[in-house]
Amino acid sequence: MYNNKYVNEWVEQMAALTQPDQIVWCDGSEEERERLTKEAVSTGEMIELNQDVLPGCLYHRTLENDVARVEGRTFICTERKEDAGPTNNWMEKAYAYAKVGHLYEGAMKGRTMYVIPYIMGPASSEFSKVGIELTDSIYVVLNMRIMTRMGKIAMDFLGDSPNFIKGLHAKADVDPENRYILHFPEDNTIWSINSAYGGNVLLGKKCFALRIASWLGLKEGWMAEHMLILGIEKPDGDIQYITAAFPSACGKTNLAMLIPPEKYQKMGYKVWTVGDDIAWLRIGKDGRLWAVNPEAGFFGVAPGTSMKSNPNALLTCQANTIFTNVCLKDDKTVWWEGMNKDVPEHAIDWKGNEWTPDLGIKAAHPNSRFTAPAKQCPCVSDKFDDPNGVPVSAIVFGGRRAKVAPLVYQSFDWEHGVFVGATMASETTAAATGAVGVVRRDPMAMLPFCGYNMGDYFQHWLDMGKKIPNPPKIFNVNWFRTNDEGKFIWPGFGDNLRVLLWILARCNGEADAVESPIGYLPKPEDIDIEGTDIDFETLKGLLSIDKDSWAEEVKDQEAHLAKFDKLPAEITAQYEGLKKRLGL
Ligand code: OXD
Ligand code: MN
Repeated sequence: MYNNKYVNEWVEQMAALTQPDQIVWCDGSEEERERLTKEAVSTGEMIELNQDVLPGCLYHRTLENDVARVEGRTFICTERKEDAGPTNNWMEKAYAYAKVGHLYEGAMKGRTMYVIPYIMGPASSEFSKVGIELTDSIYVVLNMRIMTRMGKIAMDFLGDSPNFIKGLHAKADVDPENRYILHFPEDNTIWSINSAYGGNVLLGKKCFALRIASWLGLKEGWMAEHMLILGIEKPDGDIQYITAAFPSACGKTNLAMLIPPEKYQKMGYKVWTVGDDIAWLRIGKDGRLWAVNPEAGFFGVAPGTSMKSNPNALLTCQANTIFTNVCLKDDKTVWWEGMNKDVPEHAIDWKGNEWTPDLGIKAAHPNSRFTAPAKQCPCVSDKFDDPNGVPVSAIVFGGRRAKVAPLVYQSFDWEHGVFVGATMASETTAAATGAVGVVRRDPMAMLPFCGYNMGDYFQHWLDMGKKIPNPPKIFNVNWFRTNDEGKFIWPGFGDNLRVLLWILARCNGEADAVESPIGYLPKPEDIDIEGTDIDFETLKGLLSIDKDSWAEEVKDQEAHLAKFDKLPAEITAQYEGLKKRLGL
């Protein structure tokens, strides 16, 4: 037990509700990690991997019905429906406590309740925030150890304050019919029950650092965003920072850990990773916007991660990593589709079944994950623990568009940038279920993660723009345009640095641009294509805007914007402005 009376009282209440056999207060020590690992391995909850090859690494499988976030069962529970807005699932607060409270009754009988104090943000930062997660899962404790600054450090940070986010997680029967991920932003509370899958149960991540934090940001004048943060170091040693928001399957983790093309490496360019998923943004004393990654680890999608696509991610997870739902090889190492060509001849698949390649089924679940400490990333930024974070020069939005969006463009100003983010779109891929090539709009990649009404969220963006004396410039990128044969035109991966350098040149007043109806486009000669297989004419094509596609695009944008009940007038005006500039 710690000596914060608010924490103790609440833990007592939740224990009375869930009735665990015992309560273990986590301190974050190495001894604790060893003890819990031993216990989880002895019960079969976790499997110890080959310690010669993957020291400190563990393996875990979740149930087949519990392999991803469940947006349909994720709710914002406020007193008034309009505070959640039409794009969130809503449950009336008192009703939610009563309904789901029943499911928690006695849910931890025969089990241990772990009390996990954790900090989101560096322990040295006045902007960081404390959460306490109560859980009956050792898997959750060991993951939270990696994903957050966890244990005594968090209680020291909290002191005797009542300001902490209360998270209650119980596996219960892992029953999908009674699975609920509830957020009570008015009460700083998160309830998660009947799941044991990461995104639903590592409550510091999406639940706190995005949904609850976005609400706190609205009240307190800052922003919690679904963004990576990276630094680009120029040969003279100067480093500038960019944040970027993309929907899933657009390579966010890859961009965050980008390796510069050889030519740029030789010149002395480096890319530094501050975060791969979440950014907390505040106005600094210098009038710029500053970004902190509240997390301490990466919860990355494994399939597709290879020495080609993202060597830094692969190198990060060679030690002290938890692998979930990947393929377990006979030598107790791991494998997944897209890792390399060394397909195992025999293995155990993510469901725990014998697997051979001829079965024609996936060995790793498409959403299988690695949980790895960020500090192990070869390109982790030395500002990772900086209490003030890093100053942001540019905000980048993007998506996967076969035709419409050019390789890159800059918004005219902040307000137009908010419109670009609000209409952000991506086409579905074969990786997800459902039709391929369907345009999905996911404003700022926050639709599933905003803890309040999206109309108020857009307004908050607009208001922040007015408050930031020296705001970042806002851009949109699209690495995914295809040619007539359906092949990607732009090489992507490390070569994306060439586009980021144009973005920084714009921020620094070092590059001209061409004004177009949709924003400022690069002059083709300002994007360096030397050393790629792109020729100048192809690059011009990548930067072109097709009027007919844009006529379709604005129609689709109109339908999208109609979904929000509190759309700020500025967004409507931006939409009308775009239509007019396109001559529509
Ligand atoms: C994630 C997500 O897992 O955005 O980061 O779904
Ligand atoms: Mn994410």
